[in-house]
Amino acid sequence: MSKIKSLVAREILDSRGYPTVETKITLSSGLSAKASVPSGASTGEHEAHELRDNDKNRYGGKGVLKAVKNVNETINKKLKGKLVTKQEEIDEIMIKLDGTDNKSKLGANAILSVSLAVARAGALSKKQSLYEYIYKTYKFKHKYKLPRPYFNIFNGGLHADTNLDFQEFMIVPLKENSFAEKVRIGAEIFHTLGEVLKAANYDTDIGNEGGYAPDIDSSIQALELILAAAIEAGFEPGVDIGLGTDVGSSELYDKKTKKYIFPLDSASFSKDTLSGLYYEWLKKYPFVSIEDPLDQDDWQGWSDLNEEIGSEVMIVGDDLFVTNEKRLRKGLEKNAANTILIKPNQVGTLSETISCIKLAQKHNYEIMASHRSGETTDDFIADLAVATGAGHIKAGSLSRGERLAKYNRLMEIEKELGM
Ligand code: 2PG
Ligand code: MG
Repeated sequence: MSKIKSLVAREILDSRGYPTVETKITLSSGLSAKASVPSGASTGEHEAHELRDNDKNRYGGKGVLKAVKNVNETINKKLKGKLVTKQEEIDEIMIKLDGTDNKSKLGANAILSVSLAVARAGALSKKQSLYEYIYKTYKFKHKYKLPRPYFNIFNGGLHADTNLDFQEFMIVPLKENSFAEKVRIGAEIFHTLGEVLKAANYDTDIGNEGGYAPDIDSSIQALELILAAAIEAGFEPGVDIGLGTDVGSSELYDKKTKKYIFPLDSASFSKDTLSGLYYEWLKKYPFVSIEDPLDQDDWQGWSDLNEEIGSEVMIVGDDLFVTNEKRLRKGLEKNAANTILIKPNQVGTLSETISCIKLAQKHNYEIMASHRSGETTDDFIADLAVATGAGHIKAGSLSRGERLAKYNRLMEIEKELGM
């Protein structure tokens, strides 16, 4: 019987150099485990609260010492002596201890770091791999499978110092081969894109998620460059690889004029004309997924778009759903999308993340597990994707260690499972 002996959190830095929370859990048996939490830039308005110190004298206000203290004192006191394998009970205790709707008292960052560390320690105490432990703890029934990766090789929006307004352009290996093969295809195209950009005198610096981020002439030019690189690398668009985008449209939406502003393309779209652009792109380019195509509160716009093109392409709700069961229920009622993006830090505990996934699966939604733009080398979402049978994962490009940590872990799991 492994009981929680102590929880010790500390302030560490994420991939953008901003503070985040890491928690180390030690069990009565002597076993210990750690987990750290990521942080978004294009944060949805309805996400759980990320507690920051707002002390302008430290890290420009972004310090997380309050969240660290909440783990070390309030949460540690409450969870000390609890059986580490009682994951759902432990998450529930923290939810109650916080007592707010959006975890603003203790901080979703504090709570999640504990929730994930508890799961890791639980797995260790049962001598199971993390994915196996999550699978068994939450009584999943499907066969294990590896998710399909979405590699964000062109960074824009709030994630890069570029003029591209679209936040992400991703490549998606389409063939039914191994995860490791998909990584190889992604990496070869990523490197070829670097050569294509260089040859055309574009910058090959990278953005927050490891994708290229040159200033370009139009959004379409980014798509053309990606497809040119794919062909040059020996892969056929639409057959070997598809495209995905995260428009990040809530960041481009002007609530006053109800227009989406895309300065690079000198365009200002109503929701209908922006939806029109998506139909056009679907005819021209091999898109398989469009994330956050419209503003996070435009339920009707999402419903209409899903009705029009949902049978042809994944309509992915990120800021719309924020991994929140309540928001997902509303989306189900309105038939607003067909895919949910899953980010544990949008909701704040593993158990709430899983119950959101289960609700989505019950209604035949596709599941895409996701990193954040500010990451750590914690690879929890890789195990989460395999455990829950998520068909899809996005963890950034094929560069930057904190992105590769997730893909490398998935390749390790694939080997472990003998797939
Ligand atoms: C997104 C994420 C991850 P952020 O919008 O999907 O790519 O970005 O973490 O900045 O919200
Ligand atoms: Mg998104």
